[in-house]
Amino acid sequence: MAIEVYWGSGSPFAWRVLLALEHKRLPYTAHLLQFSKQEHKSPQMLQMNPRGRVPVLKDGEYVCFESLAILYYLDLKYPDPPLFGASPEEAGTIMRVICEYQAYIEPHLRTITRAVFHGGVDLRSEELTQAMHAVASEARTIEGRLSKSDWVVGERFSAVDMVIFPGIQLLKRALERPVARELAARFMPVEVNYPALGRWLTRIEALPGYERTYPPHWRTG
Ligand SMILES: N[C@@H](CCC(=O)N[C@@H](CS)C(=O)NCC(=O)O)C(=O)O
Repeated sequence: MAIEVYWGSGSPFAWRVLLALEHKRLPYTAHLLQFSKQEHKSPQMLQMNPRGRVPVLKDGEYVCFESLAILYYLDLKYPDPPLFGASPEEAGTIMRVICEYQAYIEPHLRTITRAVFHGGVDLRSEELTQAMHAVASEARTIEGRLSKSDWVVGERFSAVDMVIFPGIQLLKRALERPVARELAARFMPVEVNYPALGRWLTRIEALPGYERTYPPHWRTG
């Protein structure tokens, strides 16, 4: 029975799972839910994930939600190619950098992208400036890693790339908005301010199956 994945266009968390499924070349059926129609809160979805969020993965009778848990499950169930490295040490570093991303970057990314997309916040506020400062400085650390290797950890595309990539794409999309021009000055254009990071984005965009993971509504505006 094919794997089923329930996702929403533009969700960075769901994007991680699609990248993992494509990388492992697993057959899957993707159910694209419309946030605007609250399809992620339908009784069927709430039965699988009482939090009413995507992604949700169903593999036979087994249901998993929380993107990182899904990557972990997929890797144990379908180990080749691995998402969490080829040794315990590499797995430890991959998980460490994921934890660092979640603790020190993701909350700031959320602050910035919410402010840009939902409005109602002064983009020149101290809070936004601080958030952008924190992201720019953490991105410098990732830039350092990527200037020594093609991938964030180790010699291959791994869970840490899958976790970070969609967040950076969402940030770029927010910072491309004219309203965010001032806020973006420190970060954009990525290829100029963070050349290794820019090359890494292009590298992932060239991976087989990438196009199937791309948020459909981003193509239209
Ligand atoms: N920690 C969760 C976050 C999932 C999440 O927040 N998904 C968002 C889309 S980006 C969602 O479904 N939001 C719908 C809602 O909160 O109503 C994960 O990693 O899967």
